[in-house]
Amino acid sequence: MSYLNDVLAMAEKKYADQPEFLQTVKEVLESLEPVITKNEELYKKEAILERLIEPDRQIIFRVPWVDDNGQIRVNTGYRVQFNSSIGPYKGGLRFHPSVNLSIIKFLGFEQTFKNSLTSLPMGGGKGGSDFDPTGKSDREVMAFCQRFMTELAKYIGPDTDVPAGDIGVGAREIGYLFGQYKRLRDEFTGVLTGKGIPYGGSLIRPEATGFGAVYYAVEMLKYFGDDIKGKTFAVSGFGNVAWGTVKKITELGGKVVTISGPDGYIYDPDGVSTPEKIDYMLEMRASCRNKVQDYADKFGVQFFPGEKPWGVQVDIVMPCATQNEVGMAEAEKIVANGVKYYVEVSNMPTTNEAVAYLKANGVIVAPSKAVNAGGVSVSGLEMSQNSMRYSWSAEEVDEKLKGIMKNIFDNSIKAAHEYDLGDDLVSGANIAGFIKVVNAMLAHGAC
Ligand code: 2IT
Repeated sequence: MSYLNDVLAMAEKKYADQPEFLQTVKEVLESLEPVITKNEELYKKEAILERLIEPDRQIIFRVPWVDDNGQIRVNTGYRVQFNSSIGPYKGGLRFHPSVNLSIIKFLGFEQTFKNSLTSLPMGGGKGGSDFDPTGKSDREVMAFCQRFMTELAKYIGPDTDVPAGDIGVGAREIGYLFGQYKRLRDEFTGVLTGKGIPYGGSLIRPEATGFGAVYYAVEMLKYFGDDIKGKTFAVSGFGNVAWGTVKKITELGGKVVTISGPDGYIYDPDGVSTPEKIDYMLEMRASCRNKVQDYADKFGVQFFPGEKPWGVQVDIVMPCATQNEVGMAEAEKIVANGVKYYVEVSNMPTTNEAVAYLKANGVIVAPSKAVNAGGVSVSGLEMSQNSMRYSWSAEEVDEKLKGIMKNIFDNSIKAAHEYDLGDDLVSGANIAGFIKVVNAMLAHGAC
């Protein structure tokens, strides 16, 4: 058996109870096959793959907090510090009832390669809790965030580990978390990103994931001799990432006809394209109702309860909701509709089987760890601004973001060509991200 297969077999046994983590390990390692084969002896002796899939540290803690009835509630908190070979651990916090160790590890593993691709000095980490913000009062969210940070503060710092938002964690939560860290440490530092503008946040951070995804799509379309103008898009989700994506697509002349929520999807034939409609997405998120049906009721468009938007005829599909939202059944619909480009925005939105099916049927697949890297890139820029005690204008940040996304696309396609993989953007991104991290690990010796 090859070194790669040995490690995969070991991982399958060891992490059998962590399906999401195992899914990304398989996806990434299998796509690295040409690089691993080329360096087999060295990587094996150095145990590079074993070290890469074992996080530096996994912290799990109890978060007891008091609800509005005076009842104590208990959630589980996580921070997985995955890899710090190219910079301090960096990655978001997710508050969602589905959160468990497998999900945080999958996100932390992906983050390591994503952060490497940005070309900024950031290692990989991820955290969160199974706390469900849906229907919680502002005071309850504050109580939870403060208690969560009381424990997390022991393990993070501006040069150690810098968390940010993810699903269920936006500017409000980051504000409460930052306030508690400052109170505990009596220190004003850039320990979190995604902060509000008055206390060290970066302009364009709320827009960055969605804008960056569209900048990547623009580069991709250009490469394939195509253009965004006049194209129709199916988008899923209606949170921060979907919002930025819809806003930028509209600005550049594309039309988004669907958005979705846990309750179903809406179809808007005129496009989610006026400022009123786009900003209503923010209102739906802020309401904590978690219902996209509100959009259909307000703007008089069709709502499809319990369904996902992948059966709709469009040119480009951009999943922006959560992991594994596209499996085989959905991929078959996407292929049957003649979709040409499938651009992943949410982290690992596609099962491995579905990615293989889309590629085999001629759909161009752009992987999330490259496409959504604009969010963490602007987080990296926020860290730089905090370190300099200075802030850049929105135009300056946006220009840097554009440059980073172009660089990510160029480096991915270059890596794919170098290893004779044609225009495979998925393998190209994995290889480009991997090589930088591994070279740093090799330089650091056995650690
Ligand atoms: O998945 C992600 O890249 C994020 N949730 C953002 C991480 C960050 O540190 O800004």
